[in-house]
Amino acid sequence: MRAQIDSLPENAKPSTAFHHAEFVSGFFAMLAMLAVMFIGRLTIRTPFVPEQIADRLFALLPISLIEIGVQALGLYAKKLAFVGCVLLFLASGAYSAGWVLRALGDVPERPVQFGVFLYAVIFWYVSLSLVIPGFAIGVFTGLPIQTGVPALALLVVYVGHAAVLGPILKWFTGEEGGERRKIFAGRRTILTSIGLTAVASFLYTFVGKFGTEIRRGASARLSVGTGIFPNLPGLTMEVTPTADFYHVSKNIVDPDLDGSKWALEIRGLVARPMVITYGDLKKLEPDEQYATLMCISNPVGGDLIGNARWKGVRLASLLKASGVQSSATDVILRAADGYSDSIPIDRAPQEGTLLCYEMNGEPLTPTHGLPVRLLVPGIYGMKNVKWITQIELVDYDYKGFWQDRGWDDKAEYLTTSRIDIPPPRTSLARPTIAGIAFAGDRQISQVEVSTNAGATWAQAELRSPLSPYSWVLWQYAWLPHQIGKYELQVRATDGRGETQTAQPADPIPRGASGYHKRSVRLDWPSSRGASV
Ligand SMILES: Nc1nc2c(c(=O)[nH]1)N[C@H]1C(S)=C(S)[C@@H](COP(=O)(O)O)O[C@H]1N2
Ligand SMILES: [Mo]
Repeated sequence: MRAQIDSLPENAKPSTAFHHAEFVSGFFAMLAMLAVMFIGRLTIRTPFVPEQIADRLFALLPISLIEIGVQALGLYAKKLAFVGCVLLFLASGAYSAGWVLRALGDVPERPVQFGVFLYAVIFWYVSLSLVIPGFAIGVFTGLPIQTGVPALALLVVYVGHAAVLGPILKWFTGEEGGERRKIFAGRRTILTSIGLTAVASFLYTFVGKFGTEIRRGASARLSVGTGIFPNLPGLTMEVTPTADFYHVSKNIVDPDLDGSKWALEIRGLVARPMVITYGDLKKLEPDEQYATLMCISNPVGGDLIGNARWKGVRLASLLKASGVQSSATDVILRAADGYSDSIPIDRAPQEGTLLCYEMNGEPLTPTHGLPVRLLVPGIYGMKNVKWITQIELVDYDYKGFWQDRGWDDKAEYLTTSRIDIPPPRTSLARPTIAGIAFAGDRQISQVEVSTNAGATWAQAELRSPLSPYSWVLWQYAWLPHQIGKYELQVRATDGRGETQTAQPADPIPRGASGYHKRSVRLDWPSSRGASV
């Protein structure tokens, strides 16, 4: 092959040789461009377009397809998509070089010409309008034209890429356009270059991942649905310490009952009315369950919510012992403070509906209902009656203390989610967005995050909850590409596939709804900013 080329006349350009040179030039010009872009990404946070495409793919592809990918490839699905996008860029650079060069009129020495500029601008426009979330410009999307450093930097990078093609080709083909350097000769060299780049990208990805894990240490590693879930400073603790657990009651001074004098009366539509003491209750078969409790007056993003481990006796077993009549439809719960409420009898058999005497391994504290309270998963705190003294079975819908004051009677938890971190101002280069999501007894199937005020949404990773009645911690690895102000939003979907409503509503009468939003100001990264 080489002998053949050498034997050709000086000025002749053998077409295959020229194509190889174009291909190789395009490949290296693209490699150089990606390197510049990557440095920009790390320093001034201009977008790294292949990364944005990978992100975009994940945002646009149907969830079922992503699930298949994630199931087959696990953690690596997204990283592979990223590597794939980088390779795609290199390939497109290699194959489009000829087109650009011919736009230059086959004269590699010419400076930046119209053709080159057009090529770069098209590339730029497509990147900005189709690929980069929250960055879309003009005609395709109707959104305002994005200006500023990131957009300009990208244009410079693209034009630079196109402009260096000519010189690179000239360099490869030699001053006279004749003999090419041997190293860039055959197809094998091109394939080797691509192969080496691929290997390097993979190494980078895998070494990066393992490095991160080793640093985190085995103890901090927690298993989640699709990824590693670190302990994030500022993220809500999965189990709320009793001392930090929110407290709500109608009282100015709460009851402070003595367990040894306490008794619970069961009456109404039962075959065997009875009175049980604290001692009797503790002798019955106990059950233990994690469950989240939230007050119906909790605003969106509020903190009248907590998750604890509850221990007690199943309401169902007490009702069974007392022989509930078939006509009973409602269970009234009355308390030592004069408070009362009711739950439908269908809720009684639910695993996790407990008459509790312990919270997080300790006897209930006076404020949380000492000696016994009801815990009924799926229904707002209001109906989780504390200081309980009497249970009455009735055949009508009993309206409790708060229903008399306008609050909902069914009071089933609305699906809700909250952003805990980052705080409103951060200088982390890669801030993790994380928080909680809760849907009562319906579980959480998906949490989505938006970093552009709801224009686009990305899936967060979920930590498997402690029980079907517990909140779910979620996180999203955010890779912002510029400093400035962002509006973060979160929305959760319950186990039945229903996404929480975007419609804002006040807590009264049915519980607050709407997405939790947070404006975050990103500053220039501090030296210890990169948290991988
Ligand atoms: N006896 C009694 N039980 C009560 C209340 C009350 O005022 N009295 N308040 C209810 C309300 S509105 C809520 S949100 C929860 C709060 O429980 P916590 O204080 O253990 O978090 O208790 C419920 N149980
Ligand atoms: Mo409440």
